[in-house]
Amino acid sequence: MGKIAARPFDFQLEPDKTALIIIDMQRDFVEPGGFGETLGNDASRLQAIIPTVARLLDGFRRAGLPVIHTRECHRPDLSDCPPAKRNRGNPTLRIGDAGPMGRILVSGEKGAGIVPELAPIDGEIILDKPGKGAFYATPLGNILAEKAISQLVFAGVTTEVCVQTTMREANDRGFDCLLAEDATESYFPEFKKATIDMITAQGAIVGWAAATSLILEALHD
Ligand code: C5J
Repeated sequence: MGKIAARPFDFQLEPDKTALIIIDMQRDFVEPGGFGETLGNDASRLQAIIPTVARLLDGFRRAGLPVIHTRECHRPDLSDCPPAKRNRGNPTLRIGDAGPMGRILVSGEKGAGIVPELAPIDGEIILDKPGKGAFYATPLGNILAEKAISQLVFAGVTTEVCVQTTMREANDRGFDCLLAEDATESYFPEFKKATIDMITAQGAIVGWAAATSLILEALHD
């Protein structure tokens, strides 16, 4: 029971110790016209995973297990957005600038919101994070400790940036991490593949990866 045929070897799911973390499924990353596209990316790759993330989310809801949604966003005065983050690259728009969906990655703006298909419901945790990792400058560690969670299932975007960073942070803090590999995506397919290869290498050095359908079967068997 609870055994998932994962990479690089079976993952033993213990539902009473497990939470789902959905990373940054925000309009600015996922929808056409958002921040992701202003960086020159094709957001349709990310949009395509919404139904799979929704199935995973529904499975966790039906199992009555904790769900945490993260949003990468900053205070309106940008006091939590260091120049080392804001001034990267050569985008047409930067964090805090006025974009088609409000100020880019600023809390409370339309673009910083979670896509409607995955909207959090009462009882689910919404965590605003200024960094790539969800543990940095947030209460996530305390929230998980209070709930006695030791296993985390991951979904969301982008695989190689905020998802991978949070998995590494979680692994360092002692959590067993399982990535739903068809419920995560990157603007760059080769980066997604490389990330999954990296995290599962060397005997799951960061964590495991498995298909959403297998995770759902284990949750409900
Ligand atoms: C990025 C994220 N890619 N959520 N954010 O800047 O991965």
